Amino acid sequence: MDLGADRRGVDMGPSAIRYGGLADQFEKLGTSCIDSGDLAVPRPEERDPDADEPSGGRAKFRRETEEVCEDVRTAVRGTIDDGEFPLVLGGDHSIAIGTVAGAADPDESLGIVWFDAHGDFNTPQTTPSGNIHGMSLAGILGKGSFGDEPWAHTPAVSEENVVLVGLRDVDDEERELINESDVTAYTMSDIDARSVPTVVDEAIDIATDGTDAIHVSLDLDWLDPTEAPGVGTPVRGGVSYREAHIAMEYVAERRDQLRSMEMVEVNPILDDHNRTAELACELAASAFGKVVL
Ligand code: B3U
Ligand code: MN
Ligand code: MN
Repeated sequence: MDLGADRRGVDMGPSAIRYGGLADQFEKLGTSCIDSGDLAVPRPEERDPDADEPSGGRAKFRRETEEVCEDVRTAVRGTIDDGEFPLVLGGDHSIAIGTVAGAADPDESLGIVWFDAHGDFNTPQTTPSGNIHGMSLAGILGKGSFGDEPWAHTPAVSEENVVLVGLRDVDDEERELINESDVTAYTMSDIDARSVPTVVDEAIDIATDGTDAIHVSLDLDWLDPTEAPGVGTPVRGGVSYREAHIAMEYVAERRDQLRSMEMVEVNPILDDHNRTAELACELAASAFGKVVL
């Protein structure tokens, strides 16, 4: 879906990733894969983004996003109950609200590693854009409110086990919220100083510390736009192709603790011959244990 972003096109991300050879990658790994198809998403042209806007907050297409995320939640939970691993393809990053809700078992605790150029830590009160993809992580953690209604909160996730990796574009009020929270955030400067393997290893340690499982959320704008040009909001100064692969190889090493994963924000309209979608497929292969020798 693309209701959570300003630019159209990320709704075609899943098609581009399929076309980019995701199933082939899994076949080569000897991993069978079931394509559950797409979930229905209302067309933005047919809806009013501010249809039920309370005073003191903005979250465009909030009702529609909530409905879609409820379907994502059901699909992810059903997949886990079937003993399968859910890999969710986006779509803008607002779908994470549904993915995490589905991955989080009420009786267990869930850690999150969120690879992103952005914090996605705005609230309906701080957002500069009204776009839910810039608020999804804050929503999952129960930050902000939307009128009198609860806003996207997933109780099984605690801030101490949430880690942001790769930040380089954060709004002022969003920065305050991140700094006030117990979330751990690694910027690109941290990565420059300490390297991707060190930071990612530490991030996974924090997310797994005392939790029953982790969710990995991979926003493709985490990578530098030279490698991943086909994303909704590219920001210079991201990780390289090799760095992204080693990060996913570190994820693969913790496969027994990994409950779910999502790849989001692939925008084929802005892409260069499906390069970003193909990269997403390769990164999924690394995350699922591809080895060269
Ligand atoms: N922080 C800005 C921009 C943004 C966040 N996430 C993306 N863009 N992809 C906002 O609108 O909240
Ligand atoms: Mn994001
Ligand atoms: Mn982003």
